[in-house]
Amino acid sequence: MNKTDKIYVAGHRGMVGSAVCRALAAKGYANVVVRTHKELDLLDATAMRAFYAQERPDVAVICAARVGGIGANSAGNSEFLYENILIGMNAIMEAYRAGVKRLLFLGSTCIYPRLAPQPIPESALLTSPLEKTNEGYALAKISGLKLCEFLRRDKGVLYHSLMPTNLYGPGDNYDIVGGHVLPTMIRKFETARVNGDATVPLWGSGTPLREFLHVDDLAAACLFMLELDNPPDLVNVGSGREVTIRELAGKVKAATGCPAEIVWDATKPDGTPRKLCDTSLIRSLGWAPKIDLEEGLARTVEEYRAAVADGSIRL
Ligand code: GFB
Repeated sequence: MNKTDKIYVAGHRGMVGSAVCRALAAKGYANVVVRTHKELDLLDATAMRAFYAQERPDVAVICAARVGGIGANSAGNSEFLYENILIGMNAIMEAYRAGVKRLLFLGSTCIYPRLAPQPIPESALLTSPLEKTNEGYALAKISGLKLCEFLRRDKGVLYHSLMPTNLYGPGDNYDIVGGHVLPTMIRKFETARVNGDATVPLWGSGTPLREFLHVDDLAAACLFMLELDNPPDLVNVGSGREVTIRELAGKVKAATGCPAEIVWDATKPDGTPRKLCDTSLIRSLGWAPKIDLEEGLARTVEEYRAAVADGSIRL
């Protein structure tokens, strides 16, 4: 990828896409093309075809997706499958048809089997059944990464994929029902602190293990992959450090300074028991994360408070 390349970032208003745009700007990539959802519906293949034909980008970075935490995924597997399949197929296939030479597709480590070996290597893909709570999302992302792999192998374009672990950071979704665990915990503890509530309700048993990566680290990894001449088809990206949901709750409680007691709701799902990705491939290529969980959490709590104060929080 060259500094003069025209780069299309799909999903530039989301947490990942906006972080990628910040990282591109910071590194001097000034020729970035974006469209809002209102301007371009990625579910519409005809509209995507017209967009690519008009803009003819050199590079596309596909960050757009319907995303959500365990609550949104398990209640909406049909929408997560349908919308994410269409977004992936349209954004990738229409790019190929328009002559886009290079494309990076973003997925998630939930593409791997529920009981994959830990830490999860890229080779665990399609070796056993998926986690049911996010099966729709996982199937859509697997289809997208496979389309990139097939086009690269059969048609000679440089289309490749990056699978991040659980992300957090600026622009996250703080919806209590549909959000991911880390932003939801920040909102719950902050709300309890401000209201002086005695308890904070959290979901499941607290025993599942999760790995968290700050979205600015992911954005740096995206640029790192895009600057490689011959990247692998499929690459994991994570922090390499896992915590139990119970430990995470303790860290968010400390970061927010909330004295309330945690109450676990066992009627809510735990999801996959463990999801630590094996990051030896990306590390062997020369990339490593920079933001540890405590620092990232402190930053995110500050950003959450500022967003509440100025009314810009995403719910
Ligand atoms: O981030 P999360 O919602 O999704 O985390 P996944 C869920 C874990 O946190 C489960 C526990 O073990 C929940 O029981 N948890 C505890 C909570 N309290 C809460 C809470 O208040 N809200 C939420 N949301 N969880 C998602 C996938 O899986 O991970 C997506 O569904 C995607 O497809 C994403 O892959 C990265 O980590 O289970």
